[in-house]
Amino acid sequence: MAEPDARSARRRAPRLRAPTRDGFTSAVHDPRVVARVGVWLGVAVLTAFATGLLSHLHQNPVRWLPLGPAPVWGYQVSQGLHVAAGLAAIPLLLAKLYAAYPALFEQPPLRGVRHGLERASIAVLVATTTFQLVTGLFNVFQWYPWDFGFVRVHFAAAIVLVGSLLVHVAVKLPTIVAALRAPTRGPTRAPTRATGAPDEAAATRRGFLGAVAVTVLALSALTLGQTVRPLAPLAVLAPRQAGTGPQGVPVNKTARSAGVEESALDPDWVLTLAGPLGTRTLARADLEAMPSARATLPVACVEGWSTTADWEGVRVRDLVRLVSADDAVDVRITSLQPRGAYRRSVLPAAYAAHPDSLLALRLNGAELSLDHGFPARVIAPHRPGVLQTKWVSRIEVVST
Ligand SMILES: Nc1nc2c(c(=O)[nH]1)N[C@H]1C(S)=C(S)[C@@H](COP(=O)(O)O)O[C@H]1N2
Ligand SMILES: [Mo]
Repeated sequence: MAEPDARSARRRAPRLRAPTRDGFTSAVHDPRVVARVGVWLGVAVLTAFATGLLSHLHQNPVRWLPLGPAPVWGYQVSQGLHVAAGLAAIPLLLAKLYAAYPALFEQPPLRGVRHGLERASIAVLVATTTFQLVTGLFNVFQWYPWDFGFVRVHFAAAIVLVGSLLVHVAVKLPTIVAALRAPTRGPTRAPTRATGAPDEAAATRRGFLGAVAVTVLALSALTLGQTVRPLAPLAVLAPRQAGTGPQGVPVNKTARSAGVEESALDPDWVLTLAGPLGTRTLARADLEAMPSARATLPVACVEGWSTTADWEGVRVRDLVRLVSADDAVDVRITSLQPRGAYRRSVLPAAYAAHPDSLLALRLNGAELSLDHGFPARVIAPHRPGVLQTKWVSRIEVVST
């Protein structure tokens, strides 16, 4: 008979079965691999967290933990590390998920409260880590396809991430310790069912770990050049290259996108100063006639790139002294920019009084270009780029 009857067809069809943990045969699915990649990922995540908190503190200062104008390179290094750690975490997360994913098919799926907590914390951890890495990456490339404020949401998700990381490490600690103590060369043990000879399985595990390490190092080398000058030629993956752009400095926001092309070039532009002693206005020629100061300072963007340049202009404290008897005061800087989160910044007293905090008129030996903040922009030591306000129109004393 050409047509098999229904019964024999049913007998011959392969039975579909949900995969079980034992169905995965690669030697990479091994607690020793998962734990090692986990430690590297943990280091990257905690580095990103600590440097992220620092960046948050710069942008939202608190009285009981004041930051100061030293060290000049502080933000450059901490934010460079933040972005580098976040980028390194991407291959590490993928590697860890690959090594660990057979655990998704554990049977039974829930074995009690502790097991439930363990699995729930992993779900939250994977979700928040993925969210942080994706939103952070998009931010580095200045792409905001979402509706929420990046900074607030990235900060809140970081807190949830670290909370779930603590729970995860706490409940898994015995497993982690045992897995880290066991040599990767050692024999394959339950629950993995690696096929092939034991030394072949060990080579697979070690090869996988080696490949992950090389990927992370290569990725770091290809992006760190956006802030580490000697690595600049390698920085092919960095969205902005150190030392490129008008006057040798990358531009974050252009005058056109800030909507200041006309107002910044207006010959009637004046700087308004406001303080306890009253209000003054200064034209650009008045600023040029004031004592001039120079400082070599980096622009260090939250996106991880930074470039050090020579700045020349008027000291902020000299301007403050025109409207305030006391120069140890917080000052608010306002830009010509009509809207946008970074049209304003507050320079805390310790920075405002520092001799290197300038209202810059010149950059790298030439007139400040329009995109770098003409007619005048703030540049101060140890500040995130977002607070180095360009196209300044007003400086006012906000505390005495
Ligand atoms: N008014 C205004 N100033 C601003 C910004 C802005 O959007 N508006 N961007 C800031 C950011 S995020 C950075 S990194 C620096 C970059 O300065 P640069 O473009 O001169 O390199 O400018 C800062 N000053
Ligand atoms: Mo920035």
